[in-house]
Amino acid sequence: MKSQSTVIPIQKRIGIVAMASFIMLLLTTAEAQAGSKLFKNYKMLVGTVLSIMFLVAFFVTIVMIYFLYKYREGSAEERPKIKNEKRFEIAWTLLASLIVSGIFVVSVPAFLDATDSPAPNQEYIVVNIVGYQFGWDFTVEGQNTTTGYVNLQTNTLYLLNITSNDVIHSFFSYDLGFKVDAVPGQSNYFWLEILEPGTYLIQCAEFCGKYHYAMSAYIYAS
Ligand SMILES: [Cu+2]
Repeated sequence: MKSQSTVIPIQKRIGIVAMASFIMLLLTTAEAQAGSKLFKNYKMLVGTVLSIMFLVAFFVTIVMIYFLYKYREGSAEERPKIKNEKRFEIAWTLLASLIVSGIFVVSVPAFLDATDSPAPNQEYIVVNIVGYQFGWDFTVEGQNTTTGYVNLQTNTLYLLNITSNDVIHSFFSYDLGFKVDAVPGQSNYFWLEILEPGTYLIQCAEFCGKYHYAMSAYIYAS
């Protein structure tokens, strides 16, 4: 009978720990630097989805450990028999559907934003970007070409025109929230507006050869 009395406090404690972890996760994702609107969106999405994932994984692990103990081998007559519980089946089916639907609903605005073009009359500056084994060249409209870095202004609209002169690379910045493939003989375009001054790392995100790992560049935004 001793073990019965400890069950309720353990459940309460699990609840408190789960809630605390959930809130902490939300807080850590909320304080991230917002390099661009896209980054804000996807950071929010990744934060939300990860928080839900951790919460579910945590809950499932705790329940699993509890059941492993509860339905363990030996003196079976002392342990409750497993019954078909319709209520639970309906509850976890509904809950899972609600979680997935919720993720879909919060994702839609971010996806729409990602594919959004600026207003047709808005002024912009073209930045030609060429990837090669193993580096990046930048040419801002009317300026000299720079290698490995580019100086851009915040709150200015840029149209990135990305291509490659050898194999396929990928122009990726975690902090600015984009990843655009650089394909030889093809131009891929991307609208970029940086919100905060700073140094933004660009990495090649498509395995392209021996020094792929070193194929980085910087956007200096002022
Ligand atoms: Cu590359």
